[in-house]
Amino acid sequence: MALKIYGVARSRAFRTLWMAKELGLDYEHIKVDFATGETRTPAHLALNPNGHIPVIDDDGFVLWESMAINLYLAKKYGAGSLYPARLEDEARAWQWSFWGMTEVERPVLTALFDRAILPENKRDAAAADAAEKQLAQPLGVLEGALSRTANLLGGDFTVADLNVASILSWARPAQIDMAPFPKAAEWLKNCAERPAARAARQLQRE
Ligand SMILES: N[C@@H](CCC(=O)N[C@@H](CS)C(=O)NCC(=O)O)C(=O)O
Repeated sequence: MALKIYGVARSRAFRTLWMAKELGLDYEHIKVDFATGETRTPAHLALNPNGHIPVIDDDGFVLWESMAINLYLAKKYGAGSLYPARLEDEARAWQWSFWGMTEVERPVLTALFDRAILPENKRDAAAADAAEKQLAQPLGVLEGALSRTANLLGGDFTVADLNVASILSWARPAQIDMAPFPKAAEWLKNCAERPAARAARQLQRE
């Protein structure tokens, strides 16, 4: 098989598995797990010296960093559909992807860990609340964008939506109140209900 995706679905590899499913790609899923130390073996470090997942090997081309992987896969296999045709829209797909990573991911993860993942005696409720407060600003930006168009680049669902929605897929388990952001909440629900997103979530249960 030409494309290999490394990383269990209950990690950031979820994003790449969702992308592969949107694109209808044939791929081999190598379930490297962060919880067992597999991300730090010499074999995995040879693929990604950061010791992280996801990683892809596309017919010998190795790439890490989830957003870069998704932009690459969308451009290679979804040009004109999931990947925008216009230069300006391509740039806006990068904008939203970088924005998700720099403005949204850390506070959502903090709330997730301190409300749901860590053992109860290790959770920091104040840190989770502060993270949720910090999220209000970027979520307001998202709300503004989605008040103008159904999806981030316009009418159609693209890689920009997938990348940002995959980061915000943690908002629910992190108990982020989306009520003040109704357009963003509706968009997130629509993204999550796509058949490819459902199929990728199914992999988290296997
Ligand atoms: N910025 C990276 C972060 C990757 C990352 O931290 N992945 C976690 C799993 S969600 C991981 O591999 N952790 C295991 C480890 O660091 O050993 C990306 O988006 O790909």
